[in-house]
Amino acid sequence: MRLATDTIVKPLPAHLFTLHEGSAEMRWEAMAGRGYHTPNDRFFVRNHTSTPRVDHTTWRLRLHGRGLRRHLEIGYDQLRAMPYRVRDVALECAGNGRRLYGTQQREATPGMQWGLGAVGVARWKGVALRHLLEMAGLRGDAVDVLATGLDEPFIHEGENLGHVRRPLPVEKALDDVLVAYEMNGAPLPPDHGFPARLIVPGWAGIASVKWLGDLEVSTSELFTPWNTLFYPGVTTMTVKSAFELPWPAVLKAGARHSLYGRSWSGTGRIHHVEVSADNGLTWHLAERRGHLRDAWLLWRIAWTPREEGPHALLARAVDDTGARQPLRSARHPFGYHFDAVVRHPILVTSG
Ligand SMILES: Nc1nc2c(c(=O)[nH]1)N[C@H]1C(S)=C(S)[C@@H](COP(=O)(O)O)O[C@H]1N2
Ligand SMILES: [Mo]
Repeated sequence: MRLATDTIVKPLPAHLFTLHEGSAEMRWEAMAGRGYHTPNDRFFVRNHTSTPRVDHTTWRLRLHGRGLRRHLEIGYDQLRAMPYRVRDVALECAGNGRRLYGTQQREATPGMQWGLGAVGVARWKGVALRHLLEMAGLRGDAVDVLATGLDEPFIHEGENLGHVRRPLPVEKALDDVLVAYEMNGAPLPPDHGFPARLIVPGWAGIASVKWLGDLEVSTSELFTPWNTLFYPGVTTMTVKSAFELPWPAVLKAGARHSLYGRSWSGTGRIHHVEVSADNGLTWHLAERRGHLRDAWLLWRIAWTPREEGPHALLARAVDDTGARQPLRSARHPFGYHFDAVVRHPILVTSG
């Protein structure tokens, strides 16, 4: 078993993170009082192996394959000198919320037992992948763009599956994908893909390959363990909501509490959010906080608990495509795509 503290470079203090094998989950109370973006020091980390230390002075991004007219090699300074884009994008692991299949639905699935903290929003700066593909003379018959990471090869059940790599359909690659080199105004931290990574808006985190070394453009469909054995058919993320509260949270009876939370979706912007404190009998519209809402919507609602004892707070969001959070998620063999309304445990105590 790999300890997260051995595979991740940044400090992982217990008040910010819950540790899983080789990976670190953000505690949602770490977002309380924070702005729109998840600060880099508390952004979740999902590593298949360990964070590599890449030397940016010798690093090259290689673009090659039959779907391109020319092969390109781009250095770090060259990448940073190209026309850039800045975007707020949510990055979320496909398995975010997996533990809730077990705790709320009695359908436990193996895999990392994430709560709701395998998600974060950052302001990413980078070059449009479209720009690089056009520089390399993208051909009309290109099909997939295979991104490969520079982290060590992944060993799964004793078998070496090679470097983490996953093909992206060329339509998505040309749409809104970034080759990012900055996160929240700083160079990408080592754990988040320094010197460059893909950012694939709306898609499961696995598409956003870190420590990018190689982009192969093919003229036929490509297959790797990361789109067959793991994450088959996984593209866009579902709608979710979380309270910026400890799990469980302790609140005083008779006091008026401002409850803060965030909702996000891979298929559209969040349209509205409702909260229930009576197990879903009545729902109350949450108030929006701030004007930024491309990546997630920040909200607030007041609650004055009357009775002492255990309670649950429920939040449900709807995005502008009409996708909404059901009371129960469809069963999933890998525990991906949890989208059900989460029962956040609250202990109400006497003043
Ligand atoms: N090279 C490489 N890229 C990777 C991974 C990895 O292990 N190696 N993990 C993927 C997964 S499963 C997720 S959810 C995101 C997590 O990004 P983060 O660690 O910056 O939060 O990176 C993706 N990109
Ligand atoms: Mo992931």
